[in-house]
Amino acid sequence: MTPIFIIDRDRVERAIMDLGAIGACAGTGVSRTTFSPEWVAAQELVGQWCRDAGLAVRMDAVGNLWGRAEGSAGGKAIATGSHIDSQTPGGRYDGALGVIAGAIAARAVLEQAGPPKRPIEIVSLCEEEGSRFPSAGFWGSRGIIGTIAPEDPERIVGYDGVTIGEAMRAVGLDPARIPDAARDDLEVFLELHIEQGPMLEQAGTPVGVVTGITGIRELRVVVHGRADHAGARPIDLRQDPMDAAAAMIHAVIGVAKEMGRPAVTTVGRILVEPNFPNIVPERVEFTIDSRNPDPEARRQQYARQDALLREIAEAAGLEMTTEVFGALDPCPCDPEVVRVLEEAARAQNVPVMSMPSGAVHDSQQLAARSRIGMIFVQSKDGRSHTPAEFSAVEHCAQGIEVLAGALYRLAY
Ligand code: HGY
Ligand code: MN
Ligand code: MN
Repeated sequence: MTPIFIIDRDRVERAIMDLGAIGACAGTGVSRTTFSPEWVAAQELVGQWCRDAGLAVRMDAVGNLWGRAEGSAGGKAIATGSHIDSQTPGGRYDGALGVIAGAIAARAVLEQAGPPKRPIEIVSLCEEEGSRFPSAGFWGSRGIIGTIAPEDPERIVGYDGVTIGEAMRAVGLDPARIPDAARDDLEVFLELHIEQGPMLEQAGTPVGVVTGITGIRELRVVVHGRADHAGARPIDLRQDPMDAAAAMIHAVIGVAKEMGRPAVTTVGRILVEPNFPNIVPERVEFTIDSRNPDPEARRQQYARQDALLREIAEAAGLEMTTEVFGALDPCPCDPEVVRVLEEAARAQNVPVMSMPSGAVHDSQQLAARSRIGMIFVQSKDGRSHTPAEFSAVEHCAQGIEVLAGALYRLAY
């Protein structure tokens, strides 16, 4: 008979608080950037949890921490996990909960059902957010699917001016060995994650089973103007990149507003040079994070936004440069894995609803090498990427029960 897995609520809460204490900031916030001392301490804690669960622990060449239970029948592994790095500041749950869930679910399944037939692996991935190295989002999962270019370690520079290669060496990793992190022996990757939006709460449902993940493009735009005196230079005789950037920002967000849900566009970062109140800026740089889960609508969204950027730059007579620093196609979850998650939820008596993901996830990268499925846990007030992020321990534990049920069904 298929066992039912009851997850200890206290263990879940303790793990959230213990991991959240590493890099704690702003009360309930967390700031834990990849390859920082906090990141090292967090990976050590996850390693301890994996050892407590009876797993063999290793760090791969790119910085992901793995815990593995061998399977009596061998074959490809059933893996689960998420990322350990956070936004700056982020909350205690984004990414972290999926790593906690993997360790706790694996321990529950191994304790209750004994050794699996297929290998089970837990993974704590690095630099999903790109919060230290903006062009290195999904570093850990890209290492696993082998899409990190040989020049990336020395080419990619963090917000602190350090290359990702230097940061790796500082924690004892050799960038030349990155290709060793590639895996072709993962059968399924399951990722539990907080929803990060309001839909589950609005529906009064603790847990979601994800049907597919949105597509994203991250663009860096630089508008070049000319620095002048803020008082003496007449308003009609300026080359003001701020005026053009403001129009561009309004226009690209306007495209998503006009298209409506599920299209979204965010300008979350803006840099002004020289950034003084009484100087017309020389240069304005900003980012555009633009997402749509529908491939055709997404293509149109970007085409309209690109056309508006060009039109506004031309009308202003200013030079504009753009650079894509991140892009991911929309990604459906594997229908068979979705079915297994739904069956596990039913058997575990956890109410679930099917839903898309508006956030992007490591699963999207790992879909290149394995069948993927995702479990969402309700987010209080739909908040995420802020210290205000919170999920009730009851909902977290219910999500982990679904994960444990799915691990059992896939690995035993
Ligand atoms: O931005 C995202 O969707 C993810 O949280 N990094
Ligand atoms: Mn995030
Ligand atoms: Mn995340």
